[in-house]
Amino acid sequence: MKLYYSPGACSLAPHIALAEAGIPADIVRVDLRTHKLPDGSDYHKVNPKGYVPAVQLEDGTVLTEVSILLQYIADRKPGSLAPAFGNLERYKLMEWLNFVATEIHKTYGPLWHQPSDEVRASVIARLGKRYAIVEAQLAKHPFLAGSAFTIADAYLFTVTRWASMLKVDLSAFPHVAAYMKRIDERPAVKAAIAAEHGTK
Ligand SMILES: N[C@@H](CCC(=O)N[C@@H](CS)C(=O)NCC(=O)O)C(=O)O
Repeated sequence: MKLYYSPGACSLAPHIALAEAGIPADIVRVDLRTHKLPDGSDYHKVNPKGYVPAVQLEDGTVLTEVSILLQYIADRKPGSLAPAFGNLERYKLMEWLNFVATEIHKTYGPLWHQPSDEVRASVIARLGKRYAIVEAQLAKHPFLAGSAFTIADAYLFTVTRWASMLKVDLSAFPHVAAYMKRIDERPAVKAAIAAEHGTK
């Protein structure tokens, strides 16, 4: 399996899932400014969408979209990073994955593009509402989907790392802060981050 990534981008979520599941993968860095791969070829040939992440399977099939890659990876090791399909817990997990994708991940988007003060304030207010929901969940449970680490944590952790870089103040959410520290200390998470920065 090959994972196409950019350091610290949302591709870190499937990278963490692979590391947590102990699934070996080749990681291929994508330059998101030029859309070039290290060998100089055009990343659009792998993923016409142009964005990371993408996973290429041994038979050449390319899968994209963070939530789907996370579930694909989790299902290689059933029961470890996601409840089995058909269980209500799986749908609760998918609910969290979709929430992180559409209400948190994509809400950060405008902050990467020098927004006006007005846009920035409205994005931050929206993120605050979404993190209030996460805070309430983490006040009751150690992980987003309950008592065990799942792929939803790989995703939430990855996008919440952007807060300090983008000067989004999350100090109103102490359970989120404690959670970020806990996830950051997981050996597989450390290994994935180090691999992306070339310091295994
Ligand atoms: N819907 C996509 C969004 C992926 C995405 O936002 N990727 C960002 C990095 S976090 C990216 O590659 N942006 C560069 C671009 O769009 O060209 C998914 O869920 O995988």
